[in-house]
Amino acid sequence: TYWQKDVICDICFSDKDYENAIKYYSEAVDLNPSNAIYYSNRSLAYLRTECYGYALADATKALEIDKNYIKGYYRRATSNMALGKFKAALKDYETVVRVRPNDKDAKMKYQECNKIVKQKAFERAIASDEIKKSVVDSLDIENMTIEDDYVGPKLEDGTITLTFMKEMMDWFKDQKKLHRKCAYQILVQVKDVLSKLPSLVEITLKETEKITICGDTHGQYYDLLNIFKLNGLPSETNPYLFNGDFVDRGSFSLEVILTLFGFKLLYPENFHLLRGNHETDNMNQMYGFEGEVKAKYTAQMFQLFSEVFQWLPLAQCMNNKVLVMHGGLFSEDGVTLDDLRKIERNRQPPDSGPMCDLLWSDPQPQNGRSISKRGVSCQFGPDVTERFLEQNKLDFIVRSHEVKAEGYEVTHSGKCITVFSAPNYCDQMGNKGAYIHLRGSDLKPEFHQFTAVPHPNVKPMAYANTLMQLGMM
Ligand SMILES: [Mn+2]
Repeated sequence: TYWQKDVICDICFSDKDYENAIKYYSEAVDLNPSNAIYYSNRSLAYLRTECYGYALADATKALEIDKNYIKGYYRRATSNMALGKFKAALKDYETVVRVRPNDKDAKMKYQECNKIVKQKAFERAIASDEIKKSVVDSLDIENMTIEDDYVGPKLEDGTITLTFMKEMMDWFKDQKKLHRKCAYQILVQVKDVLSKLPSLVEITLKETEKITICGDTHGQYYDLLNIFKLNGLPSETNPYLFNGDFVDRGSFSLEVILTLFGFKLLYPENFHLLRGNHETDNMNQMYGFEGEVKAKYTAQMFQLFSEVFQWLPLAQCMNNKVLVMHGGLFSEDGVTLDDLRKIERNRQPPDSGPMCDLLWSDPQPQNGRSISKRGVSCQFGPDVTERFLEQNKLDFIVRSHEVKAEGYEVTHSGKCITVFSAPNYCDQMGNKGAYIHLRGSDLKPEFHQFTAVPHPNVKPMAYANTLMQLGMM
């Protein structure tokens, strides 16, 4: 009966078992398709599992059934916020405020959302006014002084050294702040290095060489340190590729990204970074990175991060056989490696097309393509992967972007591999993390799993927009 389903689902929510909650609510929806509450509750479970497209559809369905169902408006607004559709979200908060003029919480959410809509409009106005100047031009880093009482790591004559990297990682581990001058030095230098790379990076692994591919790290700094402890520090003979989503959600995103940028500067040829869908303004505004940089430094520094992110390459090919990207393959057949080389990436990703797909798409078990559960890009089946690999003479793809219980997953008959390196994602998913070894001799993926390590008592999403914080949805 329905009440039993509700009890089961409530248990799932309290255990953070969203997958099961989705399963049970789906059964409830099948039994009683005219109950708005079931759609609304499943919508929340989809929100928590980042399936914003499905969450939006369910909230919309709930409102179709009952247009006075207030929670439905909240769910739909949150889905739209997560998708960066702030104006649509504002309309729903407006409705709630109109129906419940004395609801303080509704009013607060309306005002918060309204603030973002106005800010976006302002940003668009100045963007069309003049060609956007780089923050770098307005900085005078040379003349920034480091106070005498600062005893943390400093670059040596403006250069990153291994000693600096080790000191910085220890400094961060103790939750101390790098001097802003050093942070700016890293950012300016890494922008220069990244901007000289092509959108598709192509490398060759020699017979004796091995590279480690890591997936999402999402601000989980202590787990990143654990990867280096298990697999060795990056070096010229221990190359790494980090496959995007370095920031957001985890509350140590600055520590993660400055460490990764530092290693990029120290070993530009042997340490690789690709852009994820979270190295973008819309995501950073909602999921914590912008808030974190503003809390620890300034809004101006966030602007510079945004400029640097735009120069992160979008894909990397190894020995002309293995292609790595954050999200996955494309909404249309026929995309070639040459098309990827030609992408003008110095921008916020568009809503569709190859650049959007590289950052956002997901594989699916069935053939063909489907609408994305996320509401952005698409889902692609094994036949799509097969055709793409054949046309481009590749063996398989490695992508990240989705949390997996074992830290990795092999699908599409071994042709599509997912790797995710944020164990116990958001302190609640209970998943393992993994990284992949790929050797030049055989290009056979070798999987290594690891579990989460403790971190200081700062919760994930601590710096996220209040409308996205758990419990606020
Ligand atoms: Mn992602």
